[in-house]
Amino acid sequence: MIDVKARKVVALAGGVGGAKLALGLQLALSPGNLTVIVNTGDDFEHFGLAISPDVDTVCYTLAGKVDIEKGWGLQGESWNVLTALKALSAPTWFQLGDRDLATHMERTRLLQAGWSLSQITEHFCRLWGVSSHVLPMSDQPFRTLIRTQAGELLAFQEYFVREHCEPSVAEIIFQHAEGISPAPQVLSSIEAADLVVICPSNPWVSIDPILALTGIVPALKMKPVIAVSPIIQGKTVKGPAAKMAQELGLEASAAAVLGHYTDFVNGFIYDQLDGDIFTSDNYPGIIKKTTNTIMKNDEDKLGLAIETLKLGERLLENTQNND
Ligand code: FO1
Repeated sequence: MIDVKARKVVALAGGVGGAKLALGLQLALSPGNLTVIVNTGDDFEHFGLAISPDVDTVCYTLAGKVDIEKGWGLQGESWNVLTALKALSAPTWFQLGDRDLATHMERTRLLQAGWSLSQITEHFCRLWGVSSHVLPMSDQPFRTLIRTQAGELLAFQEYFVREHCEPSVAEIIFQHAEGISPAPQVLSSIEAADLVVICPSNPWVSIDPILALTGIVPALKMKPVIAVSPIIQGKTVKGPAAKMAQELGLEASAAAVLGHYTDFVNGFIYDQLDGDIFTSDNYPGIIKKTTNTIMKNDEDKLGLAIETLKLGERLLENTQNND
């Protein structure tokens, strides 16, 4: 039997929850065998700087630099610039730490010099000693907008950070999404993977932008794919996925998450606290597994990654038996 460490795995991820499982997978696999494709629908410009929050959250986490408490930003950060901006009555709702600002400044400078977001991310990851490959989902601008039930149109970070996810969501809009291509290496990394893992990120605003890109869903249909539910007992550990589901008229449950991915997943992991929510009639072709999906520390992250890889081995055996 092949050593699971030797498997090539592609993970699709958004921010904090996705980054945690990505770290677990990085710990479980041989160096270089993990590729993380990251949502860029949350990207925006602030103070003229190009900010890629989910890409940075994944890179900082894989580099062991992330602020563990917040799940984003850098450990041991200082806030001198933000404090000075506040004194100037500048908008400070989006917290940019001093050292994090250096990332955004250098990314902006390199973009202006003609580098792509993928090239910049690879360059930063090399400097930060990240052994995995981190690919922004696209090098073309893709913006997630939220139309609120009050009729307002908000950029994603305005909804998420400035408004604390409080407005009720009427519609999620992917601006200019049609015809946007995945970044170089995104499709080829899926083609080369033994297994694809959809991290426990928000399906509607973190994973759907990746799935909306040309060629992604057809590429996933060719591979064993496991999704991990971010919804546990009708709630999320962090972020608005459960609240959003209800506002969009969906059920806030792990079953609704599986229903969302049913066209292309072969395996599904949901939390042990949800017990037996599926009967044998629900999605019979998809292998379901319960385990602890709450990732409080690195042991939990590694544990969930190992359970995911073990389910991956079952899916791979099934594929070989059907060949
Ligand atoms: N999240 C917050 O809740 N408040 C912030 O002020 C904030 C600032 C921030 C700065 C840089 C960065 O890379 C991420 C940041 N995040 C912040 C996280 C981010 O808004 C979200 O985690 C994602 O966009 C949702 O996946």
